[in-house]
Amino acid sequence: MTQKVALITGITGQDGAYLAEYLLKKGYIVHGIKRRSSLFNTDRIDHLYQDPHEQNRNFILHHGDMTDSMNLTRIIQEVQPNEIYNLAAMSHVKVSFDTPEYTANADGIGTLRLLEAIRLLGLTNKTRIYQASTSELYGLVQEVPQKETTPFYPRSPYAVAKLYAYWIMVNYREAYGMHASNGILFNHESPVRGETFVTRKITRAMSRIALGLQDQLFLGNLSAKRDWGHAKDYVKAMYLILQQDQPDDYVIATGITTTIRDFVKLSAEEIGLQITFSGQGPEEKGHLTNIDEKRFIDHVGDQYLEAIKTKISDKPVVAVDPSYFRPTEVDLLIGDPTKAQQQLNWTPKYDLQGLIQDMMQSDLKLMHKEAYLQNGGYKTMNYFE
Ligand code: NDP
Ligand code: GDR
Repeated sequence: MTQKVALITGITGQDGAYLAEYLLKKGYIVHGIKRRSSLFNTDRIDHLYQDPHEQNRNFILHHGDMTDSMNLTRIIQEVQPNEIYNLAAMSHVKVSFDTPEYTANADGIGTLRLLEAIRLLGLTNKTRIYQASTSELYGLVQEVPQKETTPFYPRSPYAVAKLYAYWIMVNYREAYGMHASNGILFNHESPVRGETFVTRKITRAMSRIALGLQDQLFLGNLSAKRDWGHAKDYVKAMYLILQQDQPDDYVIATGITTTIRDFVKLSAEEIGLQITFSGQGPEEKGHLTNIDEKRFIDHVGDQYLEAIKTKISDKPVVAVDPSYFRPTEVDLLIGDPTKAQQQLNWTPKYDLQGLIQDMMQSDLKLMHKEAYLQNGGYKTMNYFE
């Protein structure tokens, strides 16, 4: 049997890396589009990388950009993919308020560029395409929980760009009979989640606070609620969507929603720290109020215990910085994944606790490395946001 060929845009991102690994395990030849960058930007796919001098590679990278039609068309012509997964995007909601035009170009028109390339190259019957649609489309939610039929109400330039991408997929499916599908994915996280998304920001900060590398964590809206899953589970859904006989749109979610505040508490509890919140709005603070010493020693190490004890009822470890507030916020997201469960037979393996465990374990390891380097007199990054 000939090997299937997949093309992944956004291969250097969180989902691109997990999906590439998943498809390679399934025997695919995986091509990825990577932007030129002044630094190496391949941390997440380093373990998959194959030297270009090797023969018969099954993991191949191409330089490209979602804003460049000719480049995308040429790559698709060269690769002749059976499946395209369009994961590339300026994916940060808050940043999209600062770069709205670029976001529309890359996230909205970028999808059109891929669809047109497939059509103009005569690949309509050969190439199936998946679009990384998002729960941000629901924005100011019109129904709880949100499902495939819930009306959209986007609340950011990012979400509006993704709305265009969603509908152009549906239009090309209906107009040209293309196998074009949307996965409406709710938030999904992992140890390789971008450091400025709230979950990773929290798990990194909790690890750093435990090791004495940082005193305080500043966050924005603590009351927003998100339906968080694990990226490893969500890339399987992307694959399943493109294996269906008919193209369609699916909500991928866990059906459970949690506040940012509770995500902080749960991440801290994972390593034996109790954080108690008090106050309202911008004045809200989170204090370290108790330590489960055995848990802390097991997870962090006994040499850090005395230092963390001095932080009990000291200055707050979590505070609000209004500069992280968004001009328009999405307050509540909770998805109904029934259709995906029934039609794709998709069920996630990770629950929220499993996700937090995985992220905390990984960030603690990373921060132990930082502490080790600092103690050895080596320079480490400041990670200003
Ligand atoms: P990331 O931000 O981790 O990755 C985005 C990827 O897109 C990176 O590889 C990035 O490259 C690339 N990219 C950005 N702009 C361009 C461009 N102009 N041309 C080419 N490549 C570009 O996102 P995730 O992996 O978390 O998400 C994947 C997709 O799914 C995105 O489209 C996102 O909007 C969407 N989504 C994500 C959800 C989530 O919770 N994670 C939920 C729902 C949808 P570089 O590394 O160079 O920056
Ligand atoms: P989101 O993810 O906007 O849902 O988009 P993010 O983690 O950025 O925000 C989630 C919620 O947390 C609140 N928040 C903060 N957010 C950030 N980034 N930093 C903070 O300090 C902070 N404090 C509070 C936010 O206001 C928000 O309510 C993600 C992206 O992956 C999108 O690409 C994707 O489409 C959606 O998830 C589904």
